Amino acid sequence: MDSEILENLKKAVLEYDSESAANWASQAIKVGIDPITVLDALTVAIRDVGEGFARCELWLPDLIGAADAMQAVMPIIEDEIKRRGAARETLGIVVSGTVFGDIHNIGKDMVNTLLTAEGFEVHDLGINVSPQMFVEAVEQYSPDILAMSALMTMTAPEMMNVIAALKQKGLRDKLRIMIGGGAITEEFAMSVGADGYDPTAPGAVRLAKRFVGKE
Ligand code: B12
Repeated sequence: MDSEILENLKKAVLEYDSESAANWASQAIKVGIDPITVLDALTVAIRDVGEGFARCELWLPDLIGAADAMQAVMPIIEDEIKRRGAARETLGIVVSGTVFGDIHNIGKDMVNTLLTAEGFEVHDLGINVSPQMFVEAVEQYSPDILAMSALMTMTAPEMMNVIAALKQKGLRDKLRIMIGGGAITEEFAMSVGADGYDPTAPGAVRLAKRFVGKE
């Protein structure tokens, strides 16, 4: 029953049917499926679309259609995650954003949702965030953690610019930096001087908790 609902949800995303995707997500929540499991199913679906695009079997409108269906579902999952996580102590402050030149926000938003649910105060700078904007936010919020996301090999090197800008202002050592997104690997993270990387949103939360000594 659960797997049937999740299969229908994935099918709706793959058919770019936002309304049906939202209905299946609501159904999943109604029968008690863990919202993280629902997120995982959606991730599989949208990555399938990405692979089709990479093989030139699908085109930009397909990416847009699948992303729209995914975005229609996110508020339903976010509400359930928030509902399940009763008010908790604040674990720490996070500034988050997708780097300059990159407009992919779905993965970053998943990370932010889970961090918020776990008790972090998250300041989301959005997409296409310049090094200057990251620096200003760090000055404004004094975060424990800076979380950056990049989905493209072209935009991942922007992370180096952010870290260099923080160093220039003497801010680098005042926080921990975690990075992620489809274009990032562990080796890349180490080479740019980030403090941590994880390929998943739940992993980002574990990393963040470790950074603030709460794991
Ligand atoms: C949806 C999508 C789009 C949508 C984005 C909509 C949106 N609101 O985000 C649209 C249609 C707008 C789009 C546009 C483009 N896209 Co696009 N897109 C995708 C697609 C299919 C899915 C991305 C996604 O949401 N994945 C699902 C999420 C959940 O995964 P994720 O982001 O990786 O996040 C997870 C983890 O990485 C991690 N994570 C994420 N952030 C962080 C941060 C931290 C700190 C941590 C610890 C972890 C973490 O947690 C998440 C949950 O597990 C990917 C394919 C793919 N395989 O990813 C291509 C893809 C990223 N796109 C690609 C391209 C080329 C483009 C375009 C250039 C296409 C074009 N010709 O115009 C434009 C670029 C626009 C720009 N300047 O940014 C390429 C990039 C290739 C590359 N390696 O450089 C990909 C890989 C497709 C492909 N296979 O070729 N895209």
